[in-house]
Amino acid sequence: MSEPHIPAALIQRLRSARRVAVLTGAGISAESGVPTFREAQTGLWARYNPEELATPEAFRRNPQLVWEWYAWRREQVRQTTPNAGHLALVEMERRIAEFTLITQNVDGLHRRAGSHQILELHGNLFRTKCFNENRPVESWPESTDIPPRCPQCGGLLRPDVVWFGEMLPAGVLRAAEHAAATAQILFSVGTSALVYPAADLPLTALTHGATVVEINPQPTPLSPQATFCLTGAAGVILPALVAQTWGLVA
Ligand code: BJW
Repeated sequence: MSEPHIPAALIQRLRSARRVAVLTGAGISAESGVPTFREAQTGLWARYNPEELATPEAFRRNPQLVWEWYAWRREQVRQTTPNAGHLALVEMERRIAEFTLITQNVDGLHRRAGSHQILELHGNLFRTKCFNENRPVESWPESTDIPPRCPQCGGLLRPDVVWFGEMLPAGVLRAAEHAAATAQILFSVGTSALVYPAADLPLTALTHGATVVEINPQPTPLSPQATFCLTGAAGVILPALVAQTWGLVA
């Protein structure tokens, strides 16, 4: 396969950049084998719409169904490993003075790849909290209840992720907005750019004069405004970008 073309002007800007932010979405984990959020689900879950499962209303209506959906997704993610796109971002972090990786993903693959400066906007599949009290819960007594119960208050346990209609963790969102507003370059990688407030971050960067680069095989609502659109898979484009910028072997 031929090496993807990265515009020379982008390589120049990246070489001299001190502050870079990267916003990732489900597409970056696609090449690890994690289905993207909006692609059709498989097997037992094929008849459900993810947008209708990822809400507090769905959990109130049928907590067992929603808990089992997340248990199934946790199991899928456990069987995967980070891919070349995740690893290229680890290399980028090593070379940029102020680097912030903002992810909408709940799969933990950036941390497993070795990235450090990570802001998880939508939480993490592998953490659990109490639905009543919104407090993190690390362990609970064995039981046949699905979902299990909070050991403190007896409420239902839920995954510590952000559902539609819920607030994002305030400190994390503030830090992401600061990174976007101060970045010289912001990359938007593998996201459909449909979900807010994450979808506002590239626009914030543009307003503050940053170069905004989209990496995605498909156009998104961000594409017409991006400074550069690199069309293709993150696992191909990101290693080529890093290799062509810093002369590493892709
Ligand atoms: C590849 C690839 C490869 C494939 N390489 N790329 C302003 C306007 C309108 C609505 C709102 C607004 N502000 C708030 C809202 C409401 C709502 C919202 O945004 N709705 C939209 C759908 C319109 N937002 C919220 O409710 C947020 N809360 C909030 O704003 O609180 C304040 C408030 C409350 C109430 C009212 C108003 C304000 C919370 C959003 C939480 C999102 N949570 C989820 C679920 C997390 C847990 C879970 O995973 O189950 O987060 S939804 C889902 O979408 C998940 C994802 O993180 C997120 C983004 O999806 P992503 O990552 O972009 O994935 P996909 O599947 O959509 O796209 C994959 C992309 O990859 C595609 O483009 C492919 O082409 C590409 N791709 N292979 C590179 N190899």
